[in-house]
Amino acid sequence: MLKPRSTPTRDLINLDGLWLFATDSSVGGSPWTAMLETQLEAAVPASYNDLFTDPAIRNHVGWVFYQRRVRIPRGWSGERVLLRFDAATHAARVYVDDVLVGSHVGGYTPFEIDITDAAPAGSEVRLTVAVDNQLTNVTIPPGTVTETHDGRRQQQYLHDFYNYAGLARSVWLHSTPTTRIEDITVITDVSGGDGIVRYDVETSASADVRVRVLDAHGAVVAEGAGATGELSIPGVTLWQPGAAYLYDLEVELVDGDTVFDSYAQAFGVRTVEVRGTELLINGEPFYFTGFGKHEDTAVRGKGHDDAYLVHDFQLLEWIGANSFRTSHYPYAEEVLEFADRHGIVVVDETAAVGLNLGVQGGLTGVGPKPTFSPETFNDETRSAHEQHIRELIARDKNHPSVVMWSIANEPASNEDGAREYFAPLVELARELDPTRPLTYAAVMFATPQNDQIADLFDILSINRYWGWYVFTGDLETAEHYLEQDLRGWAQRFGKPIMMSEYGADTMPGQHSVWDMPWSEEYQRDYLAMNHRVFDRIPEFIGEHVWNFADFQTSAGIHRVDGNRKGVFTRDRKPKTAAFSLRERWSSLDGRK
Ligand code: GCB
Repeated sequence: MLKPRSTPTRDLINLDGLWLFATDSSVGGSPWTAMLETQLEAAVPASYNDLFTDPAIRNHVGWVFYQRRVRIPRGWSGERVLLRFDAATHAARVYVDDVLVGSHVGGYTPFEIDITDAAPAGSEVRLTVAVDNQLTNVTIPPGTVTETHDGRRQQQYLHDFYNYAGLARSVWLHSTPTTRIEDITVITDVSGGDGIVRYDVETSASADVRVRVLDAHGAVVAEGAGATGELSIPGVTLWQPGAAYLYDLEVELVDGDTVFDSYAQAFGVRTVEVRGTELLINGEPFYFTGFGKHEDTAVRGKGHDDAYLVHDFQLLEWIGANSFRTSHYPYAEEVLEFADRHGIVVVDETAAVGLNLGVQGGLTGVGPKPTFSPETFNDETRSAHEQHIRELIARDKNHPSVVMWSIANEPASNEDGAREYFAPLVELARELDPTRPLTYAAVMFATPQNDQIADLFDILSINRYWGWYVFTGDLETAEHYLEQDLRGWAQRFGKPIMMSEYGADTMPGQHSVWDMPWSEEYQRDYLAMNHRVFDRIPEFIGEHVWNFADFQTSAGIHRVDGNRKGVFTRDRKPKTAAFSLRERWSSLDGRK
């Protein structure tokens, strides 16, 4: 699915703003059949949870309704009219006037609905979007809905970040021609000083395809014809970490002089390859420095915000980070486009976080029930996961910033059934994208001895909290075990290894001369201890601190108004550790 854009043949209208809002408990059975009787208005894009003061809304479990009126431009007659939701978390049903026009499951990938018949050009319609926040054993991410003694529904889940929901990304109304370009895939290579561009254009009907490659100044540097082909860019400028360069593939669907459709797809020319225990970008070993992040800010929840986007990337640059992981779900497309333009490397993760009943099972790492079984995470869970991988790769395949897919965070890779669950997913991801390496982030309970899936992947990403959750306050002992642990992974699998999470909760303003957990000095010294170990392991290819910034979680005795492992506070103020990371990463500069 192409991102909607305004092109010579396509129009685009943004539907962000204030929408009427109500929860299902406050409206009748079919609220989409009339204007909602509500005083509430919700901002789009934003999660709805923190907008209102009413706890019944914040803690609501089930469907909510967003509604507004929309006018379809008169000039769109003869065109296809589409609604596009950049995300609706976690499931949506869309109504135009009284009619259900489409639905979608999965909270972090976009979907599009053809409303040409339901909303003809020139008409004004009532648009109602029902959004469901419920997580079950067959959703990605998973969860469980329970009932309290007095019949209130509650949502439990196996990840710590707050289950923000609603329309947290933009909504669009757009038009495309009926004879149209459906999709574009660009895969690049390098040969000598030339860029090789393999492209594939899917169309809705057979017509001639014309392509041109434009450089950053708009000059044509290659052209060709046909729905698939290979072009060569002489004297190519590569997309490099820290030195982005983008070309446009301008695609036209034509019949002689008639242009049916036209769309420009940005891309960068770069290669990614795992060789031995290295990750090579453009043939050069790359060392990741950066963070696991979250889409999380006060009031907006997971709502996309361009100001935070710009500021977060400024802070990444300030601290010397060259990369981040989209923990634990695909981020707004604007984020990836920004990374493309600014040369930041991305590990693109699915929303498959919490496929692990052992995380609740105490220190053994084995839950009250097996994680993978017909009653727990089963074939239906896996097909939801499959569908999600399809949608993620379809959305993000053309981003040069994305160098690796992470298909799960902390699954129970130590349990029986993990291999049967993951092998088909790995196969699918490789079929959908043979060009990028695959990884998953391994949980503490998964050890080099008991992990059952790491050999299926290309890169080992390890989440570890030695010195925080274990050996709390004892960095000397932690250092010993961390080193043993990481060397164990490197030895058993012989693959490149990176730390995908390490971190310590820190309350800004807490200070201590001793190794005192929660103090700013402890976070700094904990990270330094980790770095000493990483620097002793030759197979090490990167470090992503957990987390870039403090973020909101569900309530819990481990959390003080959220997870405090941020190197920046939730409002992006640096803690002490930020300055020492800045020193280290500025000197590493993408190399070890
Ligand atoms: C983890 C999870 C991450 C949590 C983190 C923590 O292992 O992957 O989502 O936020 O630990 O701070 O507990």
